[in-house]
Amino acid sequence: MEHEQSRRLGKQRRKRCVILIVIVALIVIVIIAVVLGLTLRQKKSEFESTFFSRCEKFNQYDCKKVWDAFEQAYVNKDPCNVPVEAYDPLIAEVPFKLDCNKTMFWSKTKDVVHGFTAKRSDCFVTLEDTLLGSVLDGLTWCGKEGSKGTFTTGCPKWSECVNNPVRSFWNRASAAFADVACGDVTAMLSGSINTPFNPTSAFASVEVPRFNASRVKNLNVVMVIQKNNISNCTDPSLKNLTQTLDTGITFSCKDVSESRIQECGAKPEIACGACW
Ligand code: N1C
Repeated sequence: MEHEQSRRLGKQRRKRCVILIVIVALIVIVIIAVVLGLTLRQKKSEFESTFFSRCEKFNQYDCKKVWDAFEQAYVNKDPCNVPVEAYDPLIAEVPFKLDCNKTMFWSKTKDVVHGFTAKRSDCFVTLEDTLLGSVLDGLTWCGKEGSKGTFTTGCPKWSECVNNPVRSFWNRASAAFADVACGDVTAMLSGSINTPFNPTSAFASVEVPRFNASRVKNLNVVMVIQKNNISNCTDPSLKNLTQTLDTGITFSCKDVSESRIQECGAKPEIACGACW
């Protein structure tokens, strides 16, 4: 009898013990899920919040719509298989509208150009001064097959595969930006490198071939000259540029020191046309 009672008691205790273990396990699982969910969401939202805060500076757009059009280009896709056309819906959502004579292109002169246009938006507009260029400038992103997320690490490097989401974006956006260029177009090239007009650059391979003589009148190259410059407007690579240009577009080139560009940026009283 006593034996029977202690056996029942033991059984009950074991049962309680099992229930307790199951409850503790469940609590641990829930905590892990919450922590994982929060950390994963935080990573995603860092990129997303940069995108949104930059987008919101341009008042006239619905940033949620822009984000959705952007995401569909690469989310849930192999990050080495995002072609330039994947961004067509994004470009359609935010078409470039440009003032003629103010479009500014560049190659290997990013910092000088942006230092200048940030202060003289009355004179020139680069792709990074537009909504699409500005929200993604300097960022890295990609998707993964079977995931709804946007990743900022573990993305293919620029040279790893041609059809990566970042490269395809810049090629698509550059093409659209060049398509709407009109009137007198300006490009800042670098006198500090051997080949200022490099066929592998986006400027040479994507933008120049799309300048259309029915809209673009003249391309003016501003050759940025630093102290130890190796190239200038006489550089042979510029011959390839004139050969790539649509017939009917005239070409000019001017060597301008970096310090003069900075001076023009610092002095709004200098008229745009008098900078160089
Ligand atoms: O290859 P590039 O220059 O000649 O491209 C510059 C050219 C500009 O005129 C822009 O309109 O192409 C457009 N463009 C960008 O606007 C841009 N913003 C940021 C091309 N690339 C851009 N980036 C990044 O700079 C991009 O991720 C890539 O790595 C560089 C290309 O710069 P580059 O070789 O000096």
